[in-house]
Amino acid sequence: PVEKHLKDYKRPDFNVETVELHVDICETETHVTATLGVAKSPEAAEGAPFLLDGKELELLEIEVDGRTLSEVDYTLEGEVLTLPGMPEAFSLKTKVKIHPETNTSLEGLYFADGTFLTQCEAEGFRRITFFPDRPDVMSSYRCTVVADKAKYPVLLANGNLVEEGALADGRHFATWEDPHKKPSYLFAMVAGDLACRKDSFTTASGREVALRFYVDHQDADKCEHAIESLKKSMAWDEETFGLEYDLDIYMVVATHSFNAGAMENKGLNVFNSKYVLAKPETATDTDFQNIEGVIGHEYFHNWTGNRVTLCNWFQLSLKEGLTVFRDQEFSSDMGSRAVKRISDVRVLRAAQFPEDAGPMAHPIRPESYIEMNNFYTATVYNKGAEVIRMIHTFLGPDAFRKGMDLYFERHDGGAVACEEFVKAMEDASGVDLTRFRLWYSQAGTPKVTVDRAYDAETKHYTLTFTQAVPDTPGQSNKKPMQIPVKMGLIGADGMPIPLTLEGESAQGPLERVLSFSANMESFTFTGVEDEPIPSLFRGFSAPVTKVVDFTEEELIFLMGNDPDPFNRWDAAQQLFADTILGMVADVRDDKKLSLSEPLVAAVKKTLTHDTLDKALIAQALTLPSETELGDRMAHIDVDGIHAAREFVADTLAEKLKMSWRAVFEECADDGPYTLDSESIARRRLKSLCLTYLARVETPITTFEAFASATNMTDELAALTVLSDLDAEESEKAMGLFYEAWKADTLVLDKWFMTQATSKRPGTLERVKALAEHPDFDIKNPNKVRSLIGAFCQGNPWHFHRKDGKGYDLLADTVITLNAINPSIAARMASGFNRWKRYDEERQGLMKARLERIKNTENLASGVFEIVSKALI
Ligand code: HT7
Ligand code: ZN
Repeated sequence: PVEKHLKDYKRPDFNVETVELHVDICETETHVTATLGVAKSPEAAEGAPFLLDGKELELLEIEVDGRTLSEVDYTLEGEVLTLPGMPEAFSLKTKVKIHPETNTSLEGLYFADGTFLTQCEAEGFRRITFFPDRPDVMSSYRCTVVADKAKYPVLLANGNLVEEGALADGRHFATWEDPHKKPSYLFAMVAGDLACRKDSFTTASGREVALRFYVDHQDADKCEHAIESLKKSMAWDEETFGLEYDLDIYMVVATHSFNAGAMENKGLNVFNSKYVLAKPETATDTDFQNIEGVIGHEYFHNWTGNRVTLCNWFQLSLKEGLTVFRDQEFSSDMGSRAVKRISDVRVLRAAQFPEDAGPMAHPIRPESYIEMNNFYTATVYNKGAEVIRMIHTFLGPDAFRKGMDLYFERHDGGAVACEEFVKAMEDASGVDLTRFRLWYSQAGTPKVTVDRAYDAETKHYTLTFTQAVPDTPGQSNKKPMQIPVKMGLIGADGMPIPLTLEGESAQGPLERVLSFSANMESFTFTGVEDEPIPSLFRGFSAPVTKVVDFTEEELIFLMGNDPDPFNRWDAAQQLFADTILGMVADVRDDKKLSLSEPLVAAVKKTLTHDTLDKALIAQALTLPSETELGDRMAHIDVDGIHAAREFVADTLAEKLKMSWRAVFEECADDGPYTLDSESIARRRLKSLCLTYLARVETPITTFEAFASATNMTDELAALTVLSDLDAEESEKAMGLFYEAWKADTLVLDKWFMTQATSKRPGTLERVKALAEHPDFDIKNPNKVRSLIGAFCQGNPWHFHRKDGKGYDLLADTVITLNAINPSIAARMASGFNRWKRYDEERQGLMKARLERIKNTENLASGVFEIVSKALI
């Protein structure tokens, strides 16, 4: 496999101005005729050939300006078609045969669940026709889709419908024209028998936009929330960034067979059905929130990604980091900002921090890749969003908005790099971001250690920050980053202290953002009457790990007094993590464990707090997962973590039994399901109480909660609790759930997932049996993620069994998927990425499985990249 490097990037020698596609779909083959209007770039090197990508295409015809080419006029080697000696401007016509009906990769044009559809990002367009398949080639598209009318009455492509009609033999056609130039990765087309839910949106300037949601007929009643979310997104982007939609129609197609979450194709989004379909009986509160977020995300791409696109794939974070930041802000404005921030940081710590510390660590703008699909990562997306958020923190909202305006003014219609975004921010604000740019080029999570010193005589309080950016593959001796530290100081009475820095004459504010950009830097505050407790990195102001020598007492103080809700939560998590990890050695030495009384009292105080947001209470009292705890250890002790965490949970359950029960009752509500923040918070706290109660009450109580649930949030919460119990009620509930929901594939995903993450003995054996279940389908990524993915990533105690059978399951799955869907195979293979962090025995077992995968015949380049980097 070939590695591509950012340093080798150069602009294309030929631009394709126009693309005319004719896609003739038949049951056993599809013919694609493409007519490209090509122009040589003025900067093209003398004699440069025209290079086109093509994958698994059978070339039937090729013409230049009406002249059929013979085999001496071009070369077709591997996946590159080379046309030498082309004129300044010409028309290239190719006709190819493809096989969507047997394409299980779910890239390019594929057939799934009765529908033909496309996925072109990153490099799928080359599976449809020969084309310079790179994002800096932008063209106008006209696409005609032809198919059987009875089987595929709906024919869609990007842009506006310009013509449609009947053809011979029961076939029909539709021609779509997209007035906006776009890169090939934003091309889309669909042919299927789908229900259409219609709505409309009137833009700020008074234009009416038709909204069309295409879904399976039986799902037509589950689109309401997604449609409302789209309308909210459209209004939010107008209000927040002054950005209006630019076509007369916005279409969304939902499919059950999709490699990712959704795709922002111009005017024709394709969505994984789990991010469209919802009604209270089948979807949880989290599902509803995810739908709002993903619908927003894809909509926001219309400006950040589509109108201004990328010049090459190394710049992916330019659109993804920025668009994640935008969708996070949107969701924060629609619900609770603090709760959203906590869940975003949870995702970052659970997915991105380990990535940054593993064999695939890369900067948000990677310098090289073998398989681009492997770089749709938590680093590019989530750390990318944190980088944008830090710019927002340094500049403030008004200057940030000016930067966005300038970015669009300069680059609308262009294909640019991350640098153009940073430059626009810098120029619009006057803030120098020179050092800040290191966030784009240096990988690794900086570790910031904070030392505290109080001088009672001078009333000076000094915070000394030290940063260390760890070595990552291919990068060492890194430079210090520019880190925003949003902070405050809290007095013993819980009141904030003014932050006057040494040298300042006027009294300072109660909260400020320090800019820390050296290896070591001290900040001294004056006029501090008594030793305060610092509240640092409020709202998680930078994607770093902070090390502060807080005592248990101080963490309990912060948990109860920090005015910043994020930091309250963070203090609680730190407290739990310190407590659990502190017990791991005792577990190993078979010592008796005990839980500190002040901690139990702090938990009780938070649980019974009468003014705190219930969602925040629930978040604060959710123990860090076994995976999160493992990440905090240099050498992960799977069994010790499990035992210590179970002990803490059991003890809290026992000691606060009455409180869990009382709060559970208080949160009960028989009214109709509503999706407001308060109701969501109430349901969340109720299910947390249930998880603790199940440890001390009879399984019958949990079963009753399951049986009496009137919405999926409560039903699944109870089922999840039951799934961990080694009791007959657990089996009974699983059976009832299956019978009730066997016709709904998305609900079945929850059924698979709940069983895959169960802590009960025998989970691996049940997962293997479920992989043979008639409702499981290895070709369906949602099913693979729900069963095998959830087991390997979300059930560390069972996955890391000492007999290596969990590892066998993952290796076997990767090898099977390698031949079916390489992109999903590569994702699954990354489940072994952390192998070096475990004990020697487990390391040996995982290494052997990685080697087995690496030695598989016909290994896809993406899987090769993951396993070979892991093995270095
Ligand atoms: N921009 C989209 C990325 C995507 C994707 C990437 C690789 C393989 C399949 C894919 N489907 C969608 C999604 C997004 O970030 O909005
Ligand atoms: Zn995106």
